Amino acid sequence: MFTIYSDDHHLHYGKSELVDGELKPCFECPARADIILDAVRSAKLGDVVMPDDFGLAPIQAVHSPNFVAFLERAWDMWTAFGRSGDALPLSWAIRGLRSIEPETIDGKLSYFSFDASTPITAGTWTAARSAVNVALSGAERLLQGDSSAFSLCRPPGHHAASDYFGGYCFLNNAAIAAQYLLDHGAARVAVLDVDYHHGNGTQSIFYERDDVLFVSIHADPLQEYPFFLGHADERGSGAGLGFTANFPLRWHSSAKAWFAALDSGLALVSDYVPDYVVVSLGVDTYKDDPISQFRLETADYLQVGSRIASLGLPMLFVLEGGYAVAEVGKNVRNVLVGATSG
Ligand code: SP5
Ligand code: ZN
Repeated sequence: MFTIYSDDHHLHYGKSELVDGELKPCFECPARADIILDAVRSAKLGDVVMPDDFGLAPIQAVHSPNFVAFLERAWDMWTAFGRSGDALPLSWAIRGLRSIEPETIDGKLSYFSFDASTPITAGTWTAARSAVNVALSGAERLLQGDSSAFSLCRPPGHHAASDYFGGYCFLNNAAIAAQYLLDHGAARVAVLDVDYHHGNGTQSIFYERDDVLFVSIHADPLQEYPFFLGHADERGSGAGLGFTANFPLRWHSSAKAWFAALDSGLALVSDYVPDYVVVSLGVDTYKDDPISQFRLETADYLQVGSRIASLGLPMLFVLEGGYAVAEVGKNVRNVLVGATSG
């Protein structure tokens, strides 16, 4: 299995995020990707290659024009006000407030975001675009006939919707890859999201469509971020009814319960008979993840990989979360080893 990777991810390095009422160092840091790269290399899974540049068109196929324009200009608008620290939003247009795009950067940051944990820095736009190219290069390998590929994306993507960022995510790498597969001959693509957090961005992008099946296993939004999407009764709407499936699990759920949800999700993917599967691969389900409350152990990730690979379909693994930096390499490596040694 090829791994696609770019050093450009180093250009995105947020200083702090709001955690437990304090600004603390960002959990989503460059060391994550560096360590995963080392682990993948030493496991000798296959070559590590640089991404090609796919331009803006595949991004614009998923994200709205005003959102893309905002991300492109955000850092320059921020520094034009003399700010040197990371750009963060201030307030959100919830119940009764009006969603009209403001003219100034502070207003725009709020308008296009949904949390205070996703700083924009000088290199964020370049890094986010590069992560998209990493995902698209993996998709391109599947189109060329490879049975699997690993896109080592950073920053992650599954919380980013067509017109908002958040959850450490700016551009939705997995959704852009899925759309690219559809635009290059696929009739149906399944996105299986095994990150600890609900993939609200991916769900909302495809919610009304039947050409993408979205299946997610995640912590119950009644207890966990992103709080406002990912309940079991969200099943899609219009033509998309029945093409979204959510498996929320309570905090501290056992590995056994998690694997039971995975098997249910895999059965739905199998019944859909997709041409390709895009796996939003977060390993923040790990027992010692610093922001999560599930209980998977390092050895369990071999099973995660082998059970997903048992679908026997062409498969693109796209990196999402996983914040136990010391173990994130082993955990991701085990998924990929499990997926390829079946
Ligand atoms: C891609 C991804 O995994 N994004 C996750 C974003 C989660 N951000 C909010 C985390 C809230 C953490 N609360 C943890 C308290 C630890 N003491
Ligand atoms: Zn996550």
